[in-house]
Amino acid sequence: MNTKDMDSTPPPHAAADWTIDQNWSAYTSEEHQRWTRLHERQMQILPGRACDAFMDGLSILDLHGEGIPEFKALNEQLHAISGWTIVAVPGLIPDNVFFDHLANRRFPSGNFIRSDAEFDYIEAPDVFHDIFGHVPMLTNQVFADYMQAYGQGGLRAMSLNNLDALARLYWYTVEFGMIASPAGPRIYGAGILSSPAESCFCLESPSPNRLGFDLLRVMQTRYRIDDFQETYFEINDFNDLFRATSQDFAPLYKQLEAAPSYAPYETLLSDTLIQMGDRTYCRPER
Ligand code: HBI
Ligand code: FE
Repeated sequence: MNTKDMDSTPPPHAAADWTIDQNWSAYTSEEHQRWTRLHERQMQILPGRACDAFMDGLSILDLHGEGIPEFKALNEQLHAISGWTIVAVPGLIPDNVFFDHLANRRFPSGNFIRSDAEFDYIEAPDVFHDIFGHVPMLTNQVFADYMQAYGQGGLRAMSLNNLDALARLYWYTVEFGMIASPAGPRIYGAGILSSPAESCFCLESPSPNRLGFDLLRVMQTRYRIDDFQETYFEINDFNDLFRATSQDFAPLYKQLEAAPSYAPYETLLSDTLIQMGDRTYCRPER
């Protein structure tokens, strides 16, 4: 995802902060049914794979399978639980606008739904990825605070010119994060939770590395946007994340200036190895 060179002017139908009306009544019945099919498929896969916080969030919010949720109704529930609201946006939005929404506990969600041709894979975040994948986690207080702190950190990182490091942190936690549990590793990253294939791959394939979470290491690790991840980082609990973002990033960025970046598949002697990937799946970057 490259939003760095994005035009910073919103499209004509959007407000200055890039928000639009969800226009819920405009969804067709095919679109509602597509949500239902995506939802059903994930519900068969996620029990025993997704973390408890996500499964709890799904049921608290009543994110049922009956069509694309109306943000207005969802917001009444979500705001009462964690002070977050969902705002509709046309798709990817510029980094500064995205961070500013998060810093104010507003989660930007695409309002469109993928086409049937893109049923398994889409590049731009659609309403299924954004709502089904991200929003249940926003009912968890610690995670909800982390997301806000991340937005605040993003605004600071922009002024320090260190967006790459922060984008990697988002990628390996909010999008592709895993968490330890007494019953084994579980998923909390929305990029995995909205993908049936990766939900199985990240837990069952011998190919990817699974490493203990380390903030600097994560910020040094490049990632793939075109295929399954080659490395997943596992936290012990959500406080790990909040702690990571509650420190001053300026000295970290100073350290990073002199530090190398790592390829998505690399492992280091200093890593906490949970699974050393055998790389049987790795494909060349497209
Ligand atoms: N916009 N709608 C949307 N969703 C994102 O996840 C998103 C974005 N703009 C910028 C962005 N993400 C990234 O630059 C950050 O994750 C770092
Ligand atoms: Fe996402």
